[in-house]
Amino acid sequence: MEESFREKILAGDRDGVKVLTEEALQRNVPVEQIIHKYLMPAMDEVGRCFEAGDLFISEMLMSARAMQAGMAVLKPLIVGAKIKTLGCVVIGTVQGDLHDIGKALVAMMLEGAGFEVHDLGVDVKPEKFVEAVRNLQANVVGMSALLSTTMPNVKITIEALKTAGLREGLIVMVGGAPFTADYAASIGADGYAEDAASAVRRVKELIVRR
Ligand code: B1M
Repeated sequence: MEESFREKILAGDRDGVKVLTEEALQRNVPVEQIIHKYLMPAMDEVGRCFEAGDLFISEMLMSARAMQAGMAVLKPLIVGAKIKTLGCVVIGTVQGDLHDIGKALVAMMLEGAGFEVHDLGVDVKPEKFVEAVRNLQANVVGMSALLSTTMPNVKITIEALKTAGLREGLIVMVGGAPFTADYAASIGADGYAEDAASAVRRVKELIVRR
């Protein structure tokens, strides 16, 4: 079963992963086992293949969607059973910026990796990030910016989180093509990643460190 999940996720086979997940449940495989033994290791491999240059972004996106198809089958059971996720992530593209694809990919990969992800969409105002982090008691906030003109809005949002008294204990993760690790650090972010696979790895590292 592990090998079938691996093959179908690497192939980006949404229907295949959905059917396989349903089959696993019919065979009484525990939800946690499906997530941690089958889905996550397959997605980790997708990330490794992407980082090694063996997968294109489009293929990684298809794999992430296939993973999501499996997670969608499990979601009602996860909520019902209150199975512990790795943490709650609020993510969005900052105010003034309409670029969605990279942020959606990061959101999907994080969800695939076992986080509870709330995607606020694009053009997200600082107040909306603050409200979501507060209401959802998020552990991680993720901000994406693709334009040099919207990058300052990441800093403004971090300041708004500070002013709202929410910064302490919160992991702030940023990314988007114009970012560098140095710029991210200079505006007070905890983590930066250049792609979705390393974003997942970085968030996990930061959670462990906390
Ligand atoms: Co726009 N655009 N765009 N665009 N666009 C760029 C970003 C640009 C570099 C193109 C260029 O000129 N060469 C340029 C920005 C220049 C700059 O500021 N330095 C640009 C511009 C100028 C604009 C407009 C101003 C154009 C205009 O109207 N004159 C305008 C702005 C609109 C606005 O946002 N207010 C605009 C509009 C658009 C479209 C709407 C047409 C479309 C977006 C459609 C959509 O998202 N639904 C679009 C697109 C598609 C692009 C390019 C071509 C591709 C972006 C993309 O989706 N890449 C882009 C040029 C380029 O990047 N080659 C460009 C694929 C995606 C998977 O990668 O988003 O980098 P990316 O995400 C990666 C990483 O960055 C990282 O992981 C992701 C996955 O690996 N990452 C994170 C991203 N977020 C992260 C968050 C994290 C961690 C990692 O933690 C939370």
